[in-house]
Amino acid sequence: MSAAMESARSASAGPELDVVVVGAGFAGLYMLHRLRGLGFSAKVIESADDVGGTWYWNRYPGARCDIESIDYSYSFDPELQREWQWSERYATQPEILRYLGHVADKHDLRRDIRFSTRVEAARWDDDASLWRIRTSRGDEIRARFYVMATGCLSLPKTPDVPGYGRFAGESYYTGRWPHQGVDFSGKRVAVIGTGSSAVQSIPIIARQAAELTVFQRTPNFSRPAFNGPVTDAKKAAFDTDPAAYRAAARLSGAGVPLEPGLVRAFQVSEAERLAKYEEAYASGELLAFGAAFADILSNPEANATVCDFLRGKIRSIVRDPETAEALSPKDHFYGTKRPCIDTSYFETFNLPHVRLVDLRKDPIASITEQGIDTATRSFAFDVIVFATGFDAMTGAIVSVDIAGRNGLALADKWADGPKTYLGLTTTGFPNFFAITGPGSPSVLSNMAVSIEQHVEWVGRCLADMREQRLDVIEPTPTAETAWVQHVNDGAEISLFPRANSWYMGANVPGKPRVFLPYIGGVDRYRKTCDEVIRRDYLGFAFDGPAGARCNDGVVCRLQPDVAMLLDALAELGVPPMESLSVEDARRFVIASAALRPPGPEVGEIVDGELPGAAGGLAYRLYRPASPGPHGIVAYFHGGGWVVGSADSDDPLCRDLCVRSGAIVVSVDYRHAPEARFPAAVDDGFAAVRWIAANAAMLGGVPGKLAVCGWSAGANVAAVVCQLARDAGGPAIAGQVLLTPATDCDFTRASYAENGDGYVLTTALVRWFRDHYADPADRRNPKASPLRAHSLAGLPPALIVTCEFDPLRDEGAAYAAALAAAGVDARHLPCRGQIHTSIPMVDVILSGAPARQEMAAALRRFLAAP
Ligand code: N01
Repeated sequence: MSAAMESARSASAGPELDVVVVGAGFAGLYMLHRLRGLGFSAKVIESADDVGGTWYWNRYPGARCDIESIDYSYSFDPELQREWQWSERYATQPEILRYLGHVADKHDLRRDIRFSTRVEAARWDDDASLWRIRTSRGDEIRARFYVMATGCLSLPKTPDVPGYGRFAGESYYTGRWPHQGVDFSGKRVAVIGTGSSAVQSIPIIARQAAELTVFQRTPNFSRPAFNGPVTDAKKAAFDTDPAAYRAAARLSGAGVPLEPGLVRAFQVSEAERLAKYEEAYASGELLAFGAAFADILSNPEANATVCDFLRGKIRSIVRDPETAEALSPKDHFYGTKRPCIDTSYFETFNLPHVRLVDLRKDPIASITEQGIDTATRSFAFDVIVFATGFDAMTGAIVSVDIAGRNGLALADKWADGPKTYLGLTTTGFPNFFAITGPGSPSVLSNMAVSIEQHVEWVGRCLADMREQRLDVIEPTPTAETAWVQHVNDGAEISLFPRANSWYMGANVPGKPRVFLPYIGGVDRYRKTCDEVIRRDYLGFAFDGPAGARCNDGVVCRLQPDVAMLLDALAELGVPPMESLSVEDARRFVIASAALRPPGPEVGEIVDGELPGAAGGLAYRLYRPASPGPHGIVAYFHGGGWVVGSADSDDPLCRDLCVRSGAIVVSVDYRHAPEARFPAAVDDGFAAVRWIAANAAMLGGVPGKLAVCGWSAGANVAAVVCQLARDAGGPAIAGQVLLTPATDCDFTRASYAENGDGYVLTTALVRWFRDHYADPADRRNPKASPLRAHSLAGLPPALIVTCEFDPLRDEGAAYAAALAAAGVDARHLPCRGQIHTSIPMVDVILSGAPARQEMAAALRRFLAAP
């Protein structure tokens, strides 16, 4: 056949393989095994000459895993689990490589792996619905599906050091270590970098070298691994019931069966906190500090307590105070750059032939032929070891020239940061999968668990497609955009984006700053991926002999912390409030309030009583720490006119006080069913009149009064504004209404869309309204302020609504009606929030921006002339 005929034949031919997988590490090996088991034809392309992936390349001295080997191993083969015994808690690189070789042999994987072959380009052929994959051998493979199993930390970054390449001595890269090893005996050695690779290799290199100089830009948090034989406790936990053990790992946050910290760091005494840290330190487990308390990775003050503790440990090990200081991380929160566990890392700096060069004080000017020149010194070396890291998570993927539909290059699509659906797939690149890709938990988890989950998901997807006679899959733009947003939402409520880490792409010059992994946890993530399948591949479009179909939609619509809260509540099995008696409902609210974080400290809290419409009303006053007088906010609590009290919204009142700099007076109006409509609003109005008249006595500025309320309390606040307008006073500078009840029309869409499953249910709203007002009264503007004859002349307003709230639409309607009436009204819709989430200070961190906006509005109202 002529070359032209051959090329025409191949252009029109179908796929020769079902799947091409790139990479023969942990992910690629299992992917191949799984595909074979499902009856797909598959080949793995691997640039190395053997299996192992990262464990093939990273042969530097001291390389070992830092998740315990029992956990960092496959679970798919029960026989393998039984027969393979790890010699240490944290196995060395040679042992892990032997393990992967054993897996490849046991399952006869090598015959479908093309070693010493690199994939150079992969192009989607839309006409033939397949990938054309060009390799370094000059051939082209046609495959229906293309899977990148290239690992998250596999493409070493080119060291961005001036003079790089000039050194005439030996240079080595931890991520590309020579197979024959390196003999450092009698040599003057430099190591650049103090990440995990350096922390592991430095103590071993120091044992051999005549001199070792470590060039450190950013000190890293590290602590002893206490490596040794697998502990009896771990062995017993695993051996007793391996299946249950693995199930617990899969349903954990990080893929390791570890009790998550449920208590916040400042909910315990300092002594208890330190005891917990000592325990975490002694455990030698990488994840122990992150799991010590619930808020370590989200609350700066909590995290600082870990940082202080670990810096103290460094000072206790390193004898020279200046070196100890230089080795102590100060510019990032614990865990926001990947921490390390080590064997004698800090002790190594006590050795007389080891020195540390702090590049923050004395930066590298240039690498020279003889060694390294810093700003102030010249060093001569025989060997330089670059432990300078990787172009993480996206580097290995976009280093292959991958082109999707219409020739779109993946590198271009991801130029501003990776965009994926589930971290697995990306729009415009049909039949393309990335194992542990950006936007999946991957590097924040035990990789073995994440890899198995991805591989199994991809296998299931391909099998389902085959069964349904579909041969093209692609995520929809809606699903992808929403997933990227969801990943970012998760990052935003953590401390991670504040560090210059490789998680953020900050280690590679020019790389966009985007938080690359998904922070939601492997448990939640797995459930999400399963839900996508259960909902008929929500967010994916398919094509094939069975026809084209698209199931567009968004799988995670709630803010990540709101979703976690709902899960936790579901687990508790709390009965619906509307099924309780009023007394039990009130007891329940009081008991729940006792469990929540208290909110920020304010200057002073004073409880008192003020005259209501029919007797005294309790109030609680929150005073800012700043010198007064201050503007005053009259606050009305939520609780459906039935439950709640002057202190039931305590954390929110504290938060508003601190953020707005105003006195907050939370007023306890009378409740239904004992005191039905219009008792609550009459009390509210009486209270505002009293506060206005007694502003100076309360420490406020007379005339500077705003109102605020949540839910039924926002209803009271809105009505009070109308009553004050109609009565000609008192003057109210502004109203902040958080998820207000403004009407009595249950036909609004939000009652149907959000009627169940988001804490405040439509049934509960009915229960509250039934207790509060007769049907005839509900249309009265004093019950439904939206129904006022006019809204003109009301104070400026901020109306906050939440996406998953039955009251959403009536709040939005009130904002629109106010604006239509000429009121300076702003509507703040909160994406992914529920009715009860914004007041949950220090629990729903994603609610903080709304709380900030509420406080800013109050500040503005009170500052207005
Ligand atoms: O790389 P890194 P790594 N001038 O990026 C410094 C996994 N891993 O290979 O922080 C001077 O962490 C850089 O300084 P800075 C693990 O997930 C796991 O050590 O950018 N210095 C940093 O100190 C790990 O996180 C194991 O200021 C320069 C270091 O080089 C990930 O792989 C073992 C520099 C790079 O640290 C990467 O670890 C090993 C420059 N121009 C790795 N450029 C296990 O235990 C960079 N640096 C399983």
